[in-house]
Amino acid sequence: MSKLSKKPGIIVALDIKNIDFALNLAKEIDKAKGNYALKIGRPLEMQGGKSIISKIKEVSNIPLIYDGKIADIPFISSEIAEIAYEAGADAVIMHSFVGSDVIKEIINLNMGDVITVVEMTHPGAVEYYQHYSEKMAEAALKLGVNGIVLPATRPERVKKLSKLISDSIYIISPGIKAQGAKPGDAIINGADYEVVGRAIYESEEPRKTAEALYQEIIERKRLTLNF
Ligand code: FNU
Repeated sequence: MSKLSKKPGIIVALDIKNIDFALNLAKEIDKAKGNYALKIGRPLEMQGGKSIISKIKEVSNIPLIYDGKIADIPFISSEIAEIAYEAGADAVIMHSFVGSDVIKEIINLNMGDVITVVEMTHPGAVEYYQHYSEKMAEAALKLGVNGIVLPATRPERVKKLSKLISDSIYIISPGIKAQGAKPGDAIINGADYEVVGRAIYESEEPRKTAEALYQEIIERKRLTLNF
């Protein structure tokens, strides 16, 4: 069973270099009304080391994702994932372009959710990445990952690629606000979670902003899909 439930929500990206600020934000999001998860990426990890994963886990009860975008040989990739899970991560994000042997190695650890990147959000992703997105979505289904990343910046791609996977795989979509997508763009096209970083942590009142975004997304989903 996956650690993240397949229901609409927001994953707050803690891309903050100040550890105290990150811890406070994690505490605030933990108390916010709605369905949330937290995501630690490389900038925060480079400031706090693996212990930042444990510290964030201590102050919050919501799922925690380590977004290391792991992309190395099977042995090294599974070492990185193991360190993140042991520190308290419920899920890790890895690249799928490295191949099925790496994905299998991390799944076989059986220590938490495995989320594979199927298509990235930035404009350059159409140059190379996009040519293999369909194949990578099919691999996610075949190998049995828990979740995949699809771009909220290209809702039509979320719609198309989400149809290639099964209902048991959750879809997380970054790209909201700072990268140009509107709240709800991904969720109304098949995603489960929208990932939001700057629009929340750079706002005056991050918890209120997160709650307002959550409401906006749920309302848009309800109006569009009769949910
Ligand atoms: P914000 N992220 C992304 N695009 O933006 N994991 C991807 O294709 C991807 C990601 C992450 O723009 C990015 O690393 F696979 O400030 C950052 O943590 O809202 C977050 O999603 C977006 O941050």
